[in-house]
Amino acid sequence: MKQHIDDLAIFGGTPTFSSDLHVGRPNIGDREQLLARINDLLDRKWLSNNGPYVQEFEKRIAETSGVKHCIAMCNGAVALEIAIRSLGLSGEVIVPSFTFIATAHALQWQEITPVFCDVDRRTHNIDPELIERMITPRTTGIIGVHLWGRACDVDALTDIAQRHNLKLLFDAAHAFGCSYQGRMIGGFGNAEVYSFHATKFLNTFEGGAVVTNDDELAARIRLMKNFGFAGYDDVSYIGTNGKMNEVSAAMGLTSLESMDDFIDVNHRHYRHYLQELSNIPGITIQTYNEQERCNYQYIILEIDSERAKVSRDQLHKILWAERVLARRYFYPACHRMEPYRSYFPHAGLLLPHTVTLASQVLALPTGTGMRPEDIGEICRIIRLVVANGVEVSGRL
Ligand code: T4K
Repeated sequence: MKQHIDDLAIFGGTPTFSSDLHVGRPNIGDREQLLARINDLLDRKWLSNNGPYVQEFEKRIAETSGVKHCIAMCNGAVALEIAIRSLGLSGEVIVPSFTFIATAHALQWQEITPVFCDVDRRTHNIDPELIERMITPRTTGIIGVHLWGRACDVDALTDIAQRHNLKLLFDAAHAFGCSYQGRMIGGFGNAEVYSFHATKFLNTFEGGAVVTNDDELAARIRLMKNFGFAGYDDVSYIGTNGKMNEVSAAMGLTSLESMDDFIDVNHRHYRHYLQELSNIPGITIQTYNEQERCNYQYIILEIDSERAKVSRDQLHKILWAERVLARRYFYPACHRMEPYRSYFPHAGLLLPHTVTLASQVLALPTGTGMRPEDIGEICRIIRLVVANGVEVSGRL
């Protein structure tokens, strides 16, 4: 256990952990069950193109989300692109900049301009109060991101979209298994998009899905993700290849069987972090509303360098030296990444909360690969660093 700052690995001590602790370490469900499914699909010789596992997976995801349609895809980014295209978005679309770059790229990839809107300082989600002043005659839609699995202000966004006749899409990449005012995320707006990437609490190796209650939209998305094929020899629409394969769906089905266990573990880890990291000056852990359904897959700290006497980037460096590979999600914010940085060099002037959060947020490891004692050690390191903040940052 580290007692003094000289014990920190960054100052020459031994790293606390003998192997790396990652953010985004995949949860693996019942391995035997997965391998049995893979054997089955090999025997069946049906590997992709709307196979039985994909169909079953879509059914299960739609049921869990309480929506009529789920269209499984090869990843969340392509699912976003297809959702955007299927909704006929064009011109400008209002999005937060404090998100993973895929949200903005899915628009720009189709030559639609992402108009970056600031987030609420407290919730980290797009601030509805700021949206209306960003609407122009070219605006066709809004994309809300349920960041860290915490729902956007869905009611306010729905109201704005309706009053201005805009499409409303949700990037729910973080939010499978979460609820908003007691209703499962998945059925809000025109459509919502999940990611089932390896780093998500429920994964299909790579994967994503669009979920919607709109029959017509669902039919269009099904065509679009399969080159536009309406029948064997009949292409009725412009499309691409966004299909999920059977191995991914086998992983997804197996993961779904362990979903409650994954959430229980994440919840326990979250409460452990919360307990150990409260009352540290300058350190705030983002909380989840326990009245809602949550997947607790992200442990998010905000480090206020004035009060902690150490900056987010210094703490990040110290943790990496201890082999705790914390991540600066989402830094830089989208408007500071190319091509947006060049297109809109002054965007940050309208994004004060985004700019602050991008410099203060740090994601810590969680998931089924973490042991409670690892979390205890990580918290001890953070407490030691903050208790000696002035000296630590002076020596870095
Ligand atoms: N919208 C939002 C809001 C998103 O957050 C994302 C993705 C998307 C859309 C797009 O969905 P996808 O097209 O990805 O389905 C990671 C994930 O790749 C990405 O899915 C995720 N968000 C983002 C938040 O995190 P990176 O660039 O941080 O990945 P990387 O390679 O640095 O890995 C992250 C951590 O996970 C590392 O600590 C290593 C660990 N890891 C990763 C993989 C793949 C493992 O331990 N094992 C693994 O197999 O983006």
